Amino acid sequence: MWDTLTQPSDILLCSGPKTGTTWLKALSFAILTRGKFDASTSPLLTTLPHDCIPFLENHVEKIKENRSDLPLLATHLPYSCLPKSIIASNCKIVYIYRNIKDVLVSYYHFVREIAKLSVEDAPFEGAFDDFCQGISYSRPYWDHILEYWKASQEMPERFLFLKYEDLKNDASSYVKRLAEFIGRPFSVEEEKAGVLENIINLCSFNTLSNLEVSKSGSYQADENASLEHRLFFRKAEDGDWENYFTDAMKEKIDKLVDEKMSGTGLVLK
Ligand code: PAP
Repeated sequence: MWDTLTQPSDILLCSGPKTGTTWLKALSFAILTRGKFDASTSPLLTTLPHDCIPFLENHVEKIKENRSDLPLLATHLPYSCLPKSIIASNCKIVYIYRNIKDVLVSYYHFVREIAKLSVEDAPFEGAFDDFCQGISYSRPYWDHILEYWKASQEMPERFLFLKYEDLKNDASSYVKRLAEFIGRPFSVEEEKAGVLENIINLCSFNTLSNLEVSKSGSYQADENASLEHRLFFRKAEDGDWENYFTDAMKEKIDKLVDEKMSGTGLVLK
């Protein structure tokens, strides 16, 4: 089934949940469609980025029926669960990752809101304990990162690793790097004409979260789950974890992450 779904020319956008997927989808879509649309005509103004680029694991039928010219697919699957045909193909993989503590807070609110629970009914401490035990939608987050990281060490030409915080702090450098990697680098003329800047602005949290489409409507995540669009846009802050973690929690997760990352060459904040 997967063999016919994906092609070697595909670009796979991979990420753990709540690590910047919506943003990466928007940026990649805007970069590849910039010949067709500009910032005032982009489908991103009226369509949730998740509806512009399907998830491999959730939208098999949609991908089969409606394979567009756009060579973009996304997944939250861990690397070890990717279809063998994808691993064997030469397709490029962009992996976005994020400060683990901010991922935990983002995931906590997302799940809590889906379950329609208040903060009082679903205290953060429970989510913290689950996370530290590795209870998560798609593998413990550190394993998710490490599996992709190890594969990228073996096949560096196939991978681009992007850090959410780097994108936030220096969008132009990293969006340019993304565009080069996915085969549509910005020309000097385009940069002078403000095309890069327009794409960064179009895909910014400020722009996307304030669109009508982001404030209303629901996204069909899979056959059973319909999620309000607004759930994909919360605060997008670097360091929001500080509002939730006690000193003991910080110490525990830092120790855990240090242990997991030790010797891998990957440094996480
Ligand atoms: P998903 O796994 O459900 O697709 P994902 O997009 O990976 O979610 O992550 C959502 C986080 O990205 C949210 O973070 P927060 O909870 O800390 O606020 C969301 O606010 C943030 N986000 C969404 N769109 C953007 C964007 N355009 N720029 C930066 N951050 C964004």
